[in-house]
Amino acid sequence: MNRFLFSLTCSTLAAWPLLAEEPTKLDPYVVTAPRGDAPLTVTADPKVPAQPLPAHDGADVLKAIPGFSVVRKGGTDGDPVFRGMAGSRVVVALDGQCVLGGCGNRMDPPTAYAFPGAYDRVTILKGPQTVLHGAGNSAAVVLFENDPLRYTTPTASLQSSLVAGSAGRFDALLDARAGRAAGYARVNGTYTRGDDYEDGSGREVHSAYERWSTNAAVAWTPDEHTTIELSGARSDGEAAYADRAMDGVKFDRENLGLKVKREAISDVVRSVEVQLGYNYVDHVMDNYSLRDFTATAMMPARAVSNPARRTLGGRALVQLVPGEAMLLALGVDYQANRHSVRSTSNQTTMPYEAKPRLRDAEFSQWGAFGELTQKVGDEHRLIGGFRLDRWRATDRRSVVALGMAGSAANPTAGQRRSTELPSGFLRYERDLYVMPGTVYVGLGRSERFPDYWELIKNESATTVSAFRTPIEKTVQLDTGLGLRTEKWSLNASLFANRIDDFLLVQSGYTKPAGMMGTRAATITRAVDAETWGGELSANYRLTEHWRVDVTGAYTRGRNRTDGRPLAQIPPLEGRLALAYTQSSWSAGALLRAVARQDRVAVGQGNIVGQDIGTTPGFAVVSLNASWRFRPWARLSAGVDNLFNKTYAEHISRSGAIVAGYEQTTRVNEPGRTLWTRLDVSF
Ligand SMILES: [Cu+2]
Repeated sequence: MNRFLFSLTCSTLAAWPLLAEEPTKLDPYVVTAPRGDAPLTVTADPKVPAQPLPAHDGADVLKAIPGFSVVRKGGTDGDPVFRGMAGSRVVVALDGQCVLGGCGNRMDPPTAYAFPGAYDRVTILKGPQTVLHGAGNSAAVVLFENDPLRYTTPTASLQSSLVAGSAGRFDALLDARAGRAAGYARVNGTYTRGDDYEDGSGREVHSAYERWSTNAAVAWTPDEHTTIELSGARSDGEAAYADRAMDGVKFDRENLGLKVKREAISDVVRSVEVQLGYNYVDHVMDNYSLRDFTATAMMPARAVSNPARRTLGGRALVQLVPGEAMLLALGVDYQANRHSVRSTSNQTTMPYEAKPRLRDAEFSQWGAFGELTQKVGDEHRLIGGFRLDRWRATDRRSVVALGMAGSAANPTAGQRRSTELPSGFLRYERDLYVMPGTVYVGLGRSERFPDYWELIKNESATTVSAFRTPIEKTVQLDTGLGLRTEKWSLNASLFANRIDDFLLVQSGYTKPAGMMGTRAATITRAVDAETWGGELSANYRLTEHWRVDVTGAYTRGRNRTDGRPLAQIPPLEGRLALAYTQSSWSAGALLRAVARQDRVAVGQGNIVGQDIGTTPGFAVVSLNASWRFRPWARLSAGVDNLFNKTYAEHISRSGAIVAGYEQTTRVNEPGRTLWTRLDVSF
């Protein structure tokens, strides 16, 4: 690891004197709010300085986008939540591939395997308003993507960054690309680490981590319209958790991908592409490597769990221009994954490595989809899509572990279920006459198959298996507008939905336990729910140099079956950013204010966590500055949480008992954090 870090740092420094002839001009700006570009779409550049300093994982880069929140568990690997919707309601794709985590206790959401510096772009598509990226995206789709490369003359480029910050934070990133007309190659490496941080009151939080990733791709471009790209990725890490009795000591991902794309085939066929991907995620967690081992009633000895998931996936897509002002995307996609686990309750006497991996669940999905965009005149667009998926799941468990209550025979052992899931949407978009801008209104419906955690990890209310949990069905109305002038811009999106058979995860559910009386179980329960809310972002250029950005997000949810608020809904929040920009430097301030949340349902929530109570509001002030001292070099710095405020996000997990650390109600956010970042680009 140190050698990897050393070579990354050396190559960054070695790159310094190599002044390119036409250097890229780096913007001297620290991003505090990504921009909405098109209806329902938000894009972010994961390679630019951002405030607050994000952990180098996929969830933390989403945090700055209005509507997103992150469930904190430690220093990294939080779970992203969009409009109060967590887990598989937010589809995450890494370079077009779905990477589901393996951890039954949700240490590794898909974003734990996303190293933002390895991608050129993050795109968020809100609502069930696309069918192109798999099924079940009732809340949003998040795409971590690389820009397509194409060279006409021999070209090489290098981009690198270093970050140093409070609590031992250190990041290094190197991204090198080279190509000519016949093909290209790309290599990317990232490294990040952090020690335990302190909250605003100086309490250490059990949160240290270390993560690294390597990505490489080679492509053959036999002619100007054809690309054949082979890619691979390998990453690993370890992370301490402040909200549970175990830490993650291995997050190993192996990936192989193949992409073949042919463009400009005929007047009608714009492009054809086929993509295949293989992912293997191997995760290990234990209660002794990253903390002082303490015997507890649940875990009296050194315990280890080693889940793994193998995922195979593919997609074929044809883009057609069947008529004037008409664009039709047709495709099929496939995804199959199998989950296995081996574990030991005593690593000293029965090491987990000597045990066989037991497969506990298999999932597969076939989908066929079509999405049509029809332009009517210059201003109107009608966009509609439909997809049909066939899902299949197999329960391979013979017994179900019940924690302290031992285990029970699995009533759904060996069972298989399969279902057809129809999803679709229709949206009308209109460009405005009076000023550059767009308004839209769309209605979408999605059906989501229960995920591994809802189906296999939890019990149901009546049996120890939730394998017969119903399908979740969302009908959602999305509407909004985007306006842009020289001086200001405004983006607003509103949504309202009805969710039938919303899969609520409820902890502390009392079940009879034979002669022992009762026991508390975590169950998956289908209820009817509704949520509504929206996001707003606006910016205004006060003078040539001064700019102000305002964003806000609000979601309100109701559990109609229980007549209670829907749990795990983040409260109203707003951000105000003020920036002063010169041609080569900028300075800015950011205020983030979050309201109190008293709409709670204690014990209810989702696969990530459940409500633990109300939370007070808070406000945090941060300062940043950025300086482009060479066209190809930028130095940025910031102070996050300037006034060292002690606070926790409403949806963050409760603090656990960890030897040597003070237990807190929730895992608190970091106190005052200083950071500096250097970017070079050739
Ligand atoms: Cu885990």
